Amino acid sequence: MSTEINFSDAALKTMEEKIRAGERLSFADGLTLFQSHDLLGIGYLANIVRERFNDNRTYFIYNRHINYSNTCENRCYFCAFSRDRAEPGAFTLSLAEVLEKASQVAKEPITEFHIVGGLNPDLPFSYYLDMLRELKKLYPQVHLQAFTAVEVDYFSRIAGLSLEDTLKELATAGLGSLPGGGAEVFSPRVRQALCPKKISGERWLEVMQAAHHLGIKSNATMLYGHIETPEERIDHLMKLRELQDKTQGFMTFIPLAFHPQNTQLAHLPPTTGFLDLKTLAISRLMLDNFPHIKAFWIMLGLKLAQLSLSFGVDDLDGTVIEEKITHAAGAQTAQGVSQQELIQVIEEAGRIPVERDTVYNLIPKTSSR
Ligand code: V47
Ligand code: SF4
Repeated sequence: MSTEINFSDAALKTMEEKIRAGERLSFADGLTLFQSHDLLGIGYLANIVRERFNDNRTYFIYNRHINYSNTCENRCYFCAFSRDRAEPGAFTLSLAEVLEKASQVAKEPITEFHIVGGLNPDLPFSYYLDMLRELKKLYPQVHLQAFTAVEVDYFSRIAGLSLEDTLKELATAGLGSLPGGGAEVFSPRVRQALCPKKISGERWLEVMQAAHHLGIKSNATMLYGHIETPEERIDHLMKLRELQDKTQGFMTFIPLAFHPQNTQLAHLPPTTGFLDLKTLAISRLMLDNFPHIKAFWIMLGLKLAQLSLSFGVDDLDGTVIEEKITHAAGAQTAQGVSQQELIQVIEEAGRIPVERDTVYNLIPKTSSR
């Protein structure tokens, strides 16, 4: 049984027919959605797709983020986390310090370490391989989701290896999957203006394609709410959809809300709740071949992330525990959240909380959880 809704934007009524018939939305449809002010209508449409993929379930993960270094050659203008090597505040964790961070949660039922950092010219490829090997040796049950496509491309250059061989070495050392960072917005105009030293959008997609061909799954992101146009957002989503058609290697898409504080774009306003919900919902509608859409609550706040469960989102990410990238850019959210709090937020929204591991295997409930 389907419920009737009165769209305030008539264009959405036509789109509803397409969506219910499982037809793919076009570039023009995506633009219509971004131009529409009928947020509830867009959310309603996104919810159809959300429930088709994930029914009433909302996923979360018991994870810990680890940032090994903020020294970075790229110095993207939107990044408040990175530093030059000799700048005050620059840090690089030794292997022992990474293991110390991991050991802080050794007694907790962690299923994932999420590890990313800057492009640090002082670290050899062996640093990353040793990190994976040691973590895997100590915590064989924990999935290592590590290194964005930008880092993987950098490793291949410093190691003098092909992308495939770099990824193979990482996987042999214990890499489980790749996080979705570094995608930003694929538009060359935006990259030239905001992150001129970063790999191109094409190269980011190439790294992901190579990983997927080796059986390494990944996530994908889009950094929105800065200088990008709606057209550039839709183009980004369509490029991801195209690659996913070929590889089926993406698990989750995560729109990342730009935080301007302490960046070179501090004059820009932060994103609004309206844009956040709209972007999540439109992502759900355009990415008809992505099984999951994640609201990273650290960037959105737990309250808006909870609301997003009615706007296409089926995953809230995790306990996180320590987060540096968004907090360097002024995020007011907590560093982490307890599993109980995540469950409560999900249940209150009328959804069924489901703990997952990184690759969406379900974690059975035990009395200790
Ligand atoms: O690549 C940098 C972004 C990303 C800012 O795969 C910023 O599950 C907002 O990718 N404001 C890293 N965002 C984080 C990331 C991520 C996070 C959570 C889950 C997953 C996943 C991936 O953060 C960077 C960049 O795109 N970023 N600066 C900023 N000022
Ligand atoms: Fe470096 Fe990533 Fe920050 Fe860009 S976003 S400066 S690549 S750490």
